[in-house]
Amino acid sequence: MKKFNHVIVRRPCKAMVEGITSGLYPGKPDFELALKEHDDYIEALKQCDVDVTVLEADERYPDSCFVEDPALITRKCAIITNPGAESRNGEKDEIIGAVKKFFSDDQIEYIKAPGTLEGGDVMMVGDHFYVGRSARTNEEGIRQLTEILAKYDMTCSEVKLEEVLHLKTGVNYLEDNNMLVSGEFVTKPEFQKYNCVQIPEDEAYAANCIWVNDTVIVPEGYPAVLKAVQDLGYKTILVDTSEYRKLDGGLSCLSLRF
Ligand code: CIR
Repeated sequence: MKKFNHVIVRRPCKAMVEGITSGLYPGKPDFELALKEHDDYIEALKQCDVDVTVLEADERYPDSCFVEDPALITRKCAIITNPGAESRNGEKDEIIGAVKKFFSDDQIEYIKAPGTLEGGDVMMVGDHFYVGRSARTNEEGIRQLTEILAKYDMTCSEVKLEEVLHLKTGVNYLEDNNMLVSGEFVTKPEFQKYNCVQIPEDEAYAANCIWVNDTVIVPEGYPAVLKAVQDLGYKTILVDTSEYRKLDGGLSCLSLRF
């Protein structure tokens, strides 16, 4: 099934080594290696039958390569979010230009203060959106998102997060009713209606795979997850994200797919 035509990414900047990190995966990112991994990521996406818009690095925002957070793009509208991390908040103003190439002004919506929301907290399942209430996404942000989606006949429901940074850090939808779930999401009642593939604890990072037009991009180094995804019948491409992992970032965070 072809669902996505476009992808937006932003090149990592040198300042990424100062990006936000929980320290869960220790070490400072190696910038040169991060660039190479980004090249590989773009190459993998191109193999999935999408055109890739590559935005220039923005040194003012160390985490700006994680373009998934300042915008949420749906089938019917684009939403510029209001990132809850202070050092990242300005990224929302820098993503608008790229979004405007694909959406007219009346199809672009905005999450406004005091609402905060980051795209990493939003998981799209058809026209329904699961939204994680996290340190980055607050109740008011979710209220505004619900209102915006309703205008376009789309729905949304809240998922409370206890352990992870963003919702999609721990759960990702692969289409065809298949969902990768790890940690706190394994037992969430709202996900039981899907075919949940439980990710072993020592491979929790790889819950963050991305489905792009029937290919699933899987982070390198997680054999159990790779096998589980292949057993579901998907073609897979491996991409090493070691340097982004040190900043708690993964495959989904690095692009907007629509
Ligand atoms: C941050 O803490 O905001 C970045 N270092 C990582 C963002 C990862 N984004 C995502 O999970 N959507």
